[in-house]
Amino acid sequence: MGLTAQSSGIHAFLEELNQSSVKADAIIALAGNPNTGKSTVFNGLTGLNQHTGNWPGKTVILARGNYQHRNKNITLVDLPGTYSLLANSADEQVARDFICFGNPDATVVVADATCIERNLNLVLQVMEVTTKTILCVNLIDEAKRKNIAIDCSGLEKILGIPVIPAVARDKVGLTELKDAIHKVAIEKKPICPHPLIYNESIENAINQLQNDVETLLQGKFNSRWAAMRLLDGDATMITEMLHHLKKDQRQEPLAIRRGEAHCYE
Ligand SMILES: Nc1nc2c(ncn2[C@@H]2O[C@H](COP(=O)(O)OP(=O)(O)O)[C@@H](O)[C@H]2O)c(=O)[nH]1
Ligand SMILES: [Mg+2]
Repeated sequence: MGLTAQSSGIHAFLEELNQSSVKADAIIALAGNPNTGKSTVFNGLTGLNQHTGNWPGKTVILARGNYQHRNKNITLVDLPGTYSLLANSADEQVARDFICFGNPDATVVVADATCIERNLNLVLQVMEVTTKTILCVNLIDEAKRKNIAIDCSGLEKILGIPVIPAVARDKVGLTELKDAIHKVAIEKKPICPHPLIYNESIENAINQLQNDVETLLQGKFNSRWAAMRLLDGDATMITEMLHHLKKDQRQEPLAIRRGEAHCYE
């Protein structure tokens, strides 16, 4: 299979990130539904150290920026707003490709505290791709105004991932978020997200496929996640997965630079 415009985008973007003048100790994806305050979090963390450009091959604009925390250089990628990783638009495909195939050191999902249920759909999907997921519950001030209280430590227990409350517009919670990113991306503190269990027939199908694909995946992807995508039959996702399984070492700039293997426990 040839390199499609779609599958080349992520590689070109990773090359570009890799060639950036600031050497990153960790690369963090910032994801979330539209209007949850992702860019406000991004601006609050990176200040003026930002660069905006097109995703290679697409008219999707995304920003990346840097900040320093505890003597480490962290690069943040502000992804386009997305409701789902089962991508429907160019914006959603870019966000999906970076989270699923860009091997970020952590993915922060920014959620809107005033409609947390709707936002949790994306959180659960990201947790299925990577253990290195952090939830930032933003707009806590708006939620309070609407008499909505979010039990962040309860959410943390249920989901099994770090949950940080924030009012990004007032820079509240951003230090805690930087600390959480440091723990996950730099200290590599293991996170064990609690998996979403589907009904029996789906679970049976996943188990059967998971065993079959395990060796084919060469440890590059979480086999449960890959089995679910095969069951979905999403052609763009399967093309992208096949491409990643075929690609040679030269196409893994981030992993090579940090001397790491892909790590999807
Ligand atoms: N009240 C309140 N508004 C916020 C907060 N964070 C962001 N906003 C506002 O929410 C709107 C959307 O924010 P933006 O960062 O552009 O969201 P994005 O689409 O996820 O990047 C803007 O008007 C922000 O000023 C917050 O914590 N509290
Ligand atoms: Mg934005």
